[in-house]
Amino acid sequence: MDVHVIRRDNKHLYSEILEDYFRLRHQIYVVERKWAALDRPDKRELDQFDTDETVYLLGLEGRSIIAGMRLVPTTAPTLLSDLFPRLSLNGPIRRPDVYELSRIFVVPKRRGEHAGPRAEAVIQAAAMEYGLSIGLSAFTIVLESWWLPRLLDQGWVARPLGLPIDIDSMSTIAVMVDVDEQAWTEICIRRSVPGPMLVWQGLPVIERPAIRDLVPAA
Ligand code: COA
Ligand code: U4Y
Repeated sequence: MDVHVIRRDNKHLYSEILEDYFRLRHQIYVVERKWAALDRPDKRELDQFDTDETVYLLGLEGRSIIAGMRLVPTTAPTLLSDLFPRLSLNGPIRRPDVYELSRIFVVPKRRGEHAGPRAEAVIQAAAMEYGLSIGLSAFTIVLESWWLPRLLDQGWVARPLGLPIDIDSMSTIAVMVDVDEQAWTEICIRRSVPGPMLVWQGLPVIERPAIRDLVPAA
């Protein structure tokens, strides 16, 4: 699985895959998770945070989507600022060096893998790689509380921004996660991710010294 960076400047290269992606999101979030607020008559799951500013990381095997993650700059509206501000006791985070992560998924047939790098870990390592690559210092995440031990166990430093609240009967919390080389190397080592996973098709070559010089499995 390669993880492709898809954003405003190269999305024309991925128009069919993006169409599949929004239909898959409907299947996963509306049909499976029953997040009814996201239902739309066209059966594509897009919300107010899918804009030109949004960055998608899609784990692909050929043209098949295996996993996904969405990143939204906190200088634009986010889940935390616009939907769940109560989760952040000191007000919303709006910083050019902080992006909000959301809509992580792995397709059902690739969940719970044991051997090799798990798709779930690869997509999270790829998000950390992307954050390092564009010079971020942190991610904010609104997530169901069962994620917290998982984040810590993969070596990420996650600080709560407030107390958990129930949303749709699920305990939900907002956290800030450090983006740094250690967070990337830790998840790679602990989860057998072999190294940089991102494919930057159609995007300008950017310097990625932090990633290029690191060999996580060493
Ligand atoms: N509620 C509570 N715990 C959950 C959960 C849920 N909805 N989904 C996963 N977990 C926890 C459980 O501990 C689970 O172990 P279990 O099956 O023995 O209970 C463990 O995570 C592993 O989950 P699994 O789905 O087997 O594998 P994975 O780690 O490969 O993938 C996800 C995890 C979340 C990426 C995958 O389940 C998925 O894509 N789910 C649908 C989308 C989604 O819910 N995203 C997160 C929204 S907050
Ligand atoms: C929306 C209305 O999965 N409601 C919405 C909208 C809290 C609730 O948000 C609702 C979402 C994982 C949804 C649900 O009941 C992060 C993660 N976050 C969730 C998401 O949406 O992606 C939000 C928390 S769930 O119905 N809801 N959107 N209007 N537009 C995470 C990310 C990175 C990781 C690990 C986990 O490294």
